[in-house]
Amino acid sequence: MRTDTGRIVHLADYRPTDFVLERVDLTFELDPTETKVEARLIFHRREGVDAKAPLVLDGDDLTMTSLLFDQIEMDPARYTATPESLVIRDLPESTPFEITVVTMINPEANTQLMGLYRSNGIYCTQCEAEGFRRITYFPDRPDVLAVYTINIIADKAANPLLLSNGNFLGGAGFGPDKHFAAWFDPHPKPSYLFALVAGDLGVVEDTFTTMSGREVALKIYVEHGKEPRAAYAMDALKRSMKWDEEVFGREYDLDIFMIVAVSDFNMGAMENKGLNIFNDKYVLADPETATDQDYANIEAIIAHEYFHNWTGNRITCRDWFQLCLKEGLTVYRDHEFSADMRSRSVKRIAEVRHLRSEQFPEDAGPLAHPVRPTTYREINNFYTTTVYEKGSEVTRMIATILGRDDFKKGIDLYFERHDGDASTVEDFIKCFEDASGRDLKQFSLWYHQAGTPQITVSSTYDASAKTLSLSLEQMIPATPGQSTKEPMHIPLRFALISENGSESTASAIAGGTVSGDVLHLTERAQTFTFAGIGSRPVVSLNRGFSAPVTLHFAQSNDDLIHIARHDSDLFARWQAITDISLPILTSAAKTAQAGGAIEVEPAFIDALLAVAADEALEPAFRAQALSLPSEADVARELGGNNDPDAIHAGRQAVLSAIAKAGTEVFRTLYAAHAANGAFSPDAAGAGKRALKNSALSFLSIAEDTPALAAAAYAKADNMTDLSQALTILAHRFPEADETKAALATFEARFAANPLVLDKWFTIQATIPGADALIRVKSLMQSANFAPTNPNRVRSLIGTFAFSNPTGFNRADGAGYAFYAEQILAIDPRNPQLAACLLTALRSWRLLEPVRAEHARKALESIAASDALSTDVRDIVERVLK
Ligand code: 0A1
Ligand code: ZN
Repeated sequence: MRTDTGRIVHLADYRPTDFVLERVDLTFELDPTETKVEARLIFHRREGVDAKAPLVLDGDDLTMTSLLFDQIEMDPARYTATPESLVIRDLPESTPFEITVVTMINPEANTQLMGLYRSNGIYCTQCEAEGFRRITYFPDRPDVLAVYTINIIADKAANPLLLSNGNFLGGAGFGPDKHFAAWFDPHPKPSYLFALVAGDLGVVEDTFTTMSGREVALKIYVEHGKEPRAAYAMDALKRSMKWDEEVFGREYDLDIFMIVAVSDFNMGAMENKGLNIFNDKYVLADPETATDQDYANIEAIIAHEYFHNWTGNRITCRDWFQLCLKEGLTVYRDHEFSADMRSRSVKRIAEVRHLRSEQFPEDAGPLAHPVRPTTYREINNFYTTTVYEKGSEVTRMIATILGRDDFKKGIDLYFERHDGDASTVEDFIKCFEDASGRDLKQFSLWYHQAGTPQITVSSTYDASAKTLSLSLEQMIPATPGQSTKEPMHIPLRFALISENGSESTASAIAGGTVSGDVLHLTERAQTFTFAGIGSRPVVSLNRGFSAPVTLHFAQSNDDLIHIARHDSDLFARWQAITDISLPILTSAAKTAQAGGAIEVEPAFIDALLAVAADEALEPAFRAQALSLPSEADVARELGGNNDPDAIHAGRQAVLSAIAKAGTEVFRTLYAAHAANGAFSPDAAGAGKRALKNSALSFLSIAEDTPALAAAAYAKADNMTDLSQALTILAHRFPEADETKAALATFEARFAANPLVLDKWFTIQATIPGADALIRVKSLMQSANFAPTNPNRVRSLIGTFAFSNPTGFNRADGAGYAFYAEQILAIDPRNPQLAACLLTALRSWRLLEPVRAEHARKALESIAASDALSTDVRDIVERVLK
């Protein structure tokens, strides 16, 4: 484990390497505990670099057994090797030279899952961001691009499969029991995109013919016996390849594209050139074991990693501060892909829900950072929703501001101008400026200023002048290291909706620029005046969530209901429903805190039930409308002194009121969708299941019996229905016999399927109430709990902290104390996982004082350890600051 050195990396310190790496030849002699890595690296000194400058290579926990210079053993006086670096002196002034380094590594003991490790008997690698230096000494930074040749030697029986990046060169036997394979990747790449896989796996094969007529072999490797569960991933891959050709003009560039699914993986997946490695959670699916959400995730992540081939691999990042260059853009691309594959508005609602629940709290708390940060202590901690999701929103805003055609010209120019480069955010923006002729200087503040802009809006209609004035004021909150902010360029899509429901966008006659349906807020305060408006319209603002901001617009419930009924933008309709329900939920929480009786306005319930019953609306949208803001959403809206028990009680009371008033509507909905017909994982099928299960949940509340969910559990023929029924049973009726029986049958039926068992752990870890902690502790003792498997740890311990507000935030602080112990236990094994779990405590300052004090103590107990990884040290110190 890398312990903290206190070193901070600054963007301003960037400079190119002193030596240029020309080519890389690696030979791996694989062994579970003693793998030998021979790296032959050819360098030359960069022009203009001091002739005395040494070559400094990165390492992490390395043991070197030999070092040659131009094939001859190197004089030890000329180098210094430590586990963390190799420094070589007295090197030629201008001629190329070859360094041959041999290191010995232990894949079996690599519990960090960074570098070369073994997962279920499979050798695999994870090199982003700085894992390659755990394999060999190397200039391990994204701006060092080279062509790689890879030789892999391994025991043949245990490892029939030997894979690496690029195209297969050939292979042969090697001694009595071994064999070797050679791979060559013609595309220069940085070390973080290197990959190697060896082992015994099953394969699903297909082909794809590219737009220029080349045939690409497609292979998805999974554990033997799981091949049928890779069919959906293969289908998603082929659709991604086609879509990227049609929409972005991007063609695949090798003869083979491989995906390997492994069961121990810290993140979702990794875009290594030609050899993507995936957490198997995002590959394996069939109706019996995968939920609709799993299918949607697989489609999105397969696409995301594939799209990286151009946005990330062909054009990579100059340094890790530019991470959003590949991640924000690639998320934007995968969002657009999913929108084209599914319902665009429902997808947008889900994206915004995710952004608000994950990124907004990050932007509002101690871990806030710009989309393009300027300093870091541990780069692993910057794979954040700000870099990914806000980064995507920033790209989306460029598309909104420029319009479709200029955006396309800009992105085409980016691919043309920067193919083969390690680029920067500035390079990216310049392409859009050059292609469109527009100045994006103010807009680029979105990359540099952290914090979610808060926009206060008011409107006045003047009937005699027939004008509407819309006043907007933007405020960007202070964030760590940034106390003052400049006004930003915020593009807000809008419509003026008349009394009869017709829409217009009308041009502003004064106050600022309006282009088409986009209003450009560029000043701190601006009043836009619209003329020729015959009657008072209702303003629908930030349609489609065109900007990632929070609006403070005191619209009446009548106006919001008008939007919810008439807006042609389904996102705006959903937003209006949310804007009505959020104050109801916050006031219910306050009433619960004060011990009062909670009453819910019948007009709101009527409006919601009208949406639920409206057969003209797609079922997935209706399900989204029925899924009220979460407890975390309510906590965020309350903004401080939060009591999770009161928030839960208030929300439950509102759900009960809706359930009781809507029993007939829910009964009809449930009956109408109860018989699914043949299972299809497509968006339409998923939408119907979502609506049906939402109806089941309300009916179970209204009738207050586990019988309905138990019956649904018994007859479920797919994992969505089965897990939803089990969730209703466990969360609503934890003590019922039906629940105990269902949990037992679920565990027995899926005992051999770790991904499904993860769901069993998650459902139980998120049962609300103070008893959750005892339950989680006892589940940790079960034979199925696997403390070294990141998916299992996340599904039990992670979801307890992130998704069980009442259980985790027990008033006595026991949830936090338990969590601190877990972080300290996980950190030495897997620092990246520990640091990621720790972010669950980032909003501790919003808790009421007693809980906040307990949380602070737990955080301090972590900080007091003198053996923390850089990952955990970085997070705990920022969270406590
Ligand atoms: N680049 C991958 C995800 C990834 C990020 C960081 C990692 O380690 C620090 C590993 C993988 C993606 O965006 O899919
Ligand atoms: Zn990515």
